[in-house]
Amino acid sequence: MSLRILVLLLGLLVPLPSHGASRTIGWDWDGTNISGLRDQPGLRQSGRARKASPRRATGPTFLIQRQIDTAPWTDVATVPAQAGSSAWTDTTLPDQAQPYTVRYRVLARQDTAASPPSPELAVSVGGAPRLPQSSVKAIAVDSFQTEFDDGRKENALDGNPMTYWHSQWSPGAPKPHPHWIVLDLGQRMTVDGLAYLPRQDDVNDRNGTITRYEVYISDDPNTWGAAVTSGTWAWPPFGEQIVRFQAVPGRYVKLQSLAEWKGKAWAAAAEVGVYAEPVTTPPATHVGTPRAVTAVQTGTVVLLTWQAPPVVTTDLAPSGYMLERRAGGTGAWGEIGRTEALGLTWTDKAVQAAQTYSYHVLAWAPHPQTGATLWSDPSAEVTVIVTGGTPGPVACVTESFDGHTLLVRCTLP
Ligand SMILES: [Ca+2]
Repeated sequence: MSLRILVLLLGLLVPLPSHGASRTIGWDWDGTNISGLRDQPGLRQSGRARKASPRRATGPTFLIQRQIDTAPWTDVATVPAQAGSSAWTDTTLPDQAQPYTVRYRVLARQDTAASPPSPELAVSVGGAPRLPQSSVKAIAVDSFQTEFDDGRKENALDGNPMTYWHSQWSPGAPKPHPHWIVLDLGQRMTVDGLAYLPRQDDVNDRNGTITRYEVYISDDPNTWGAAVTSGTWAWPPFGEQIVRFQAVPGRYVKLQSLAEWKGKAWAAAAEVGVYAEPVTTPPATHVGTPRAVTAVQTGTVVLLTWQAPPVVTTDLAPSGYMLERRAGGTGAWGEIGRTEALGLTWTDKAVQAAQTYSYHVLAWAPHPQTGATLWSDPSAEVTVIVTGGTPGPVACVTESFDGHTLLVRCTLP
């Protein structure tokens, strides 16, 4: 066997990497109806799916249909049907930068007969992950109903599709739209999506199903500004609706209802979900400017001292300093030396009598990702006139260091 053939055979044994996102869905079949269509992250199908085909199958099969955003429904796979639970992994989802919504439905077929399609399952692909319902709290609603009903706001986040928040409808005339529910994410997050599940218990009326909505994001649950997105939800079917939008930072999310699907005065939600992730702050790439530069001249020696930049979380800590000097107060700046991060003094012995010198100090630090040197702005400039004479020794003693500022006391002759 030649090496080329061996490599080719090995290549066939290795599964091809799937492109883009994948999603596994599960469902149950009792031989007549398909129910319980669900998103099953982490699970992979056990069987092998065939491409959907009009060919007649010999046994019962499941036909899986898919809709991406508002594109038409298409047949995506046919798998052998079995009673009980089944799962199938969609490995042909498009890889695109913007989040999108995929809807699935499954039906069982035998020869030319087909079962009714399952209820639809909507999943969102890409963008921030969906927060667990238990990590979000409903903290305020415009109104709620608890007499003759269990319409508490907490019911919209309990993970149970059969419980719901319902705006007040009794006693007296129901309060009109807008209705709203405010969610607290517990911390500031980047929010880019919201899910709304209408009532699943009230299959005849679907009372309170929101058809015109607005979404608000804020750091203050009492101040909202403009809506981050708004639109219309079309019903039926009464599955979950997902809206994605440009990511907005904030801790509080408000879903506001402007109209109910049958024009009634109330609003309800079986569940409200949020797509969000912790706010990421880019690493600092700024170096603070050295402070309190002094220049003391004696004889033909100039002693420079300075302080480290203020400690600011958005600034990098200096790795060292560079001293620059110019003669006459107007010439070009030239480097005269460098110190380490703890070296906050410099003695300039290369000066001439009867000359004026200006000094400033720059701090530097490596870029946290590229390692390139980042420079601070120059410090304020200090100027000395060298009078000449014989310099005596300059003695410097470290007095203290608090982890940031080194205090050095220098004694001039
Ligand atoms: Ca609920």
